[in-house]
Amino acid sequence: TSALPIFSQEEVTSHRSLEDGVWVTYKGGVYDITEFVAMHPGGDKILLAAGGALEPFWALYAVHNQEHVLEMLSEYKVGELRAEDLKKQQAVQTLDPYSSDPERHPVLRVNNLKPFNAEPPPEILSDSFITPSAIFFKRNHLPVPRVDPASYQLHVEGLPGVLTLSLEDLKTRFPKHTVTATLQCAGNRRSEMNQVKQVKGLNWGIAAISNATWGGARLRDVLLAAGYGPEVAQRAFHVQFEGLDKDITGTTYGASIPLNKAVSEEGDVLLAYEMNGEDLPADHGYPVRVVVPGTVGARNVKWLGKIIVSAEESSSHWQQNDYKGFSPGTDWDTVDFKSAPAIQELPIQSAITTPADGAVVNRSLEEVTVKGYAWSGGGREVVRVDVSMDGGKTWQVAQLRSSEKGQAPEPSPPPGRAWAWKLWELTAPLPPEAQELEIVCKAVDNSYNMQPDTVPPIWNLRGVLSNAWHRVKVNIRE
Ligand code: HEM
Ligand code: MTE
Ligand code: MO
Repeated sequence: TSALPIFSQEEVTSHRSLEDGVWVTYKGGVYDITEFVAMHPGGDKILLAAGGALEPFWALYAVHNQEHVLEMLSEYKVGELRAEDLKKQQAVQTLDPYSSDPERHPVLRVNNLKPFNAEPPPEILSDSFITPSAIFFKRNHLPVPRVDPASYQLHVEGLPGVLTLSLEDLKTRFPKHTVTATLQCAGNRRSEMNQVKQVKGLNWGIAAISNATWGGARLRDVLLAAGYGPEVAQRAFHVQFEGLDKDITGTTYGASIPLNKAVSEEGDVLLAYEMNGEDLPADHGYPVRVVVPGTVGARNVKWLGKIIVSAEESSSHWQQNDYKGFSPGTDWDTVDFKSAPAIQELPIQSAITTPADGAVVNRSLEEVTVKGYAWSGGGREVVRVDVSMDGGKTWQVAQLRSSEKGQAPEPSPPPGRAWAWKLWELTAPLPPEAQELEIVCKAVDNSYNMQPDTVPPIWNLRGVLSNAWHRVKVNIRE
């Protein structure tokens, strides 16, 4: 509407004294207030804003949030601030780096707000085989980056051909594959380790795990398009991923996986742009994330910016100095992160989602239904879940389910590619004498891996890989 000239921030900044003139900016407008300074009701404090933006000062002195102040200001308008400078200004003014984080579902249990880390209530988690995206657990280390899909670029490095792909390229140049895969954070069930002895990390309950159907290009296909071949396999052993989320020093989230997992036809590693049939939500990596089925959540890099095929693992903090397992005897004074491998495939896991620990059931009901989930890493299939109502003295076998309740079972996955969890259920009579039940579950995978019975022997300072038999106590009301 206005034919006023456009000024750069540099030009505005050069006007910051009564001699050179006093210019300020407000919401993208440029104002020459040299004449006003002497008239300002608040005195010469006004010069503090000379050459820059009014917003941070007016945020301190709310007296300016009035119509007549804006009218007064409008008389001094001389131009507009260059759009890219306005953007920069706004980025600085939004002191909160988390201000562009998306909205979240109110049912989530928040372990940490900034960065956002939350899990669904367990009893809701096991209601669906495919976890609705809104309640899928969320684990962010940094602010959610807002990525423009039109200018998004994915860089592939370390192969004979250097490849840069737009989102459109990824969607059109490679066949779309869908994979139903469970993601689990290494810290799932950390709170049980905390009960044994304090660990460092977010106090996750049993729901830092969820299951979704992911759609995208196969990483294998993209690596082949960039010239991956047998000669690369001679020198490179890892595929590194870099996220677009950064800390204030510009360090991005990063991780890596073994090259053989990445290029294997049976590995099913995706560059996913869809989650449960829709675009990835902002919290889950929009527009593109890596999905590494069977592998710890931390390697499933969200907001993917770069892929590097390399002789080395990712040098990121999260690959080198975090997400590793140690002996219960290792403490923060003695830990040597170099001595342990980065977690990749996760061990066998199961937990009881309902009843909740401390729940009360009426004797008159005569029976209790126990529900939960079970999953194993590396594509190993859960073949059995044992449930005990008496703290582990006697056991019954639970019924396993690989589809939504009431729907026909999905066909079994090919051997070594059981990426999705199983939900399980058991209804058992209430023991006539007992006033309290200790319900326990433990799962078995097709390599006959089983869960350890208690936490202390697997306790570790970082509280990862917490997969002991899950126990809940239930009181019986007469
Ligand atoms: C008060 C205008 C910039 C600090 C006021 C008032 C006006 C005004 C109209 C009186 C409000 C009322 O009582 O209803 C402006 C305009 C500005 C400007 C048009 C920019 C062109 C600033 C800046 C600062 C500042 C940059 C601080 C660094 C104050 C203070 C008062 C005040 C402290 C309150 C004085 C008191 O309560 O006695 N300003 N102001 N102003 N202004 Fe500003
Ligand atoms: N990718 C990026 N870029 N930044 C992150 O903070 N967190 C990782 C992984 N990928 C993370 C990331 C961790 S530790 C986990 S457990 C999973 O994302 C969580 O994925 P979700 O939030 O989709 O559940
Ligand atoms: Mo994680």
